[in-house]
Amino acid sequence: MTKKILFVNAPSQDPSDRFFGWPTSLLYAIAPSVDAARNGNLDIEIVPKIFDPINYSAESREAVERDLGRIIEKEKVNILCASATYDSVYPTHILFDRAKQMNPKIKTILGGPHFDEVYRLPKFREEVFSSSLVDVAIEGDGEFALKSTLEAMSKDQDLSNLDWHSVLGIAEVYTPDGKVYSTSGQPLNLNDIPFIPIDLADESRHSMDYDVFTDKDGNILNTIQMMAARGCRYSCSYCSENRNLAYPNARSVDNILEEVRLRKSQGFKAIFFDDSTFGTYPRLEELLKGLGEFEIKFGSLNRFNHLGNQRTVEQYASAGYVYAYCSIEQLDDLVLNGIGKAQNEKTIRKSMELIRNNEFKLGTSLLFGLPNESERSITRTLDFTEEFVKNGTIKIVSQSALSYHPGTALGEKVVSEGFVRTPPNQGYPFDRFEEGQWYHPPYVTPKYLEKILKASEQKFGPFLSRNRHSWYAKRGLVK
Ligand code: B12
Ligand code: SF4
Repeated sequence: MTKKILFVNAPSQDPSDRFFGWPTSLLYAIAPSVDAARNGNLDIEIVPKIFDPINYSAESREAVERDLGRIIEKEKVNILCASATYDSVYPTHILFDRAKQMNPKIKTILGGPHFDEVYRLPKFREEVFSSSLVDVAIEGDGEFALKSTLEAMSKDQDLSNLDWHSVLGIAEVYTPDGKVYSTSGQPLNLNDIPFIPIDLADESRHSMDYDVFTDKDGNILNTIQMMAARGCRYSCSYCSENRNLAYPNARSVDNILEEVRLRKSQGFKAIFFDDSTFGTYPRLEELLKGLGEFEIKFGSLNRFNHLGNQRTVEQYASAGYVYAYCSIEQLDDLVLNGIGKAQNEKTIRKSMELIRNNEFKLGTSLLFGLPNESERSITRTLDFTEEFVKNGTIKIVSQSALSYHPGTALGEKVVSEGFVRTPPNQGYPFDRFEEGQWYHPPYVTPKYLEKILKASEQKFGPFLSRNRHSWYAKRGLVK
């Protein structure tokens, strides 16, 4: 009998308004499997929409579990397949538990950036794998490892019978009996992967997620996310996306433009590129020229040192690029050096001026709790940010409290021994900082953060991401 699969974008434990977006990690991971199922090459039936709750907090947890239960019952789900980002492994764990209580025969599959980061922690493995809540966990390139897993599940085959070395990508597949299977170890050819199946997501909700793209009357434009290249070439010590953890790999210009054409034909008016640093795309000039043909708006994550000269910035502008998200972290060379940021105050100042003169808008991230930070570095950072908020260049200021990520140089010493389920730092003022709920250096106390918060509220309050922010808050969907 054909098995039925429900895809789950596992919810964060953060109840506050923050960044929202399409469930891209999951959509990338499932793209080849969905394509195969739709073309009759994989005997799996797909529940028409991804289960994608907004958060999993004290207030919402009951409703999330109830909604999941209803779908499992109504759709007669046999396989639950979840992607975890940031702090959603624990909610996934609970949701898997609820599903198995309803039907012990349900199979569960886990992957995603959060899993990629924590799977090596001994305590985590003990908890998750020994509990039998996870039947298969996949670390790394999810695409073809997942497809092979589903092929095996659809035929009730044992995973040990598969020829894992012929499976494309760099991935490891874990099972509760302790067996680990490695795939070919060869980087994926990103041009061979089907475009993400966005129809499985809640299109009416997610197309409104980027309120930095608006028409002249201020209406939010339908926006979709894309990636030109994966991974990151930099090595910032606090970041789980650095080059030691995520290998760089790019799509061809033609392949990217083909997807842009498709998205435009589907009615999208803006595209946000999720590449960790869009400016490192190997054939950037050619790509920007191609994008310029579409007459839609673009934005991306980037770094100031890749927006550092007039010619480049003009090329972005003529491509239709209107928005960049670049991190200042702190405007202080000692701090920037201490985290291996590979850019300095001078670069940030120069690039900010260029951005302002070319009338792009900017979202920026400030990070507190860093090695070498001081009252001086914090004050200078807040003053500089205020200047560019006031002159209209900066539209979003996202303030984060350094949170130890287990896979990173800064985090590994601190969290390698513990797998922690619930956020230790809930409530004010932690909830006013991105990732504020988790683990910080000891001096990052409520008093310490409150001082920073009060100064930033006074200097650029309405532009703080947790104040300004999305239509989720406006519609009462989150705090
Ligand atoms: C798009 C994006 C978002 C979107 C969508 C998130 C989502 N759940 O899909 C939005 C805007 C909502 C978002 C929000 C946040 N994000 Co975000 N986001 C990204 C971004 C830019 C791209 C993700 C992506 O699509 N990557 C491309 C795919 C191909 O790679 P991937 O995600 O690693 O997925 C692969 C594998 O993990 C695996 N896989 C993924 N899912 C699954 C599922 C299964 C079943 C299997 C088998 C495999 C598998 O296969 C995939 C393909 O190979 C990344 C940075 C980056 N450039 O990757 C940050 C990133 C994932 N975000 C991050 C963070 C911290 C956040 C926020 C906390 C930010 C904030 N303060 O608000 C929130 C929290 C989100 C939440 N859980 O609620 C961190 C995550 C850290 C971590 N290790 O988990 C990242 C890595 C950025 C960073 N360096 O800080 N984010
Ligand atoms: S902070 Fe940005 S540039 Fe630095 S490693 Fe992370 S993704 Fe790369």
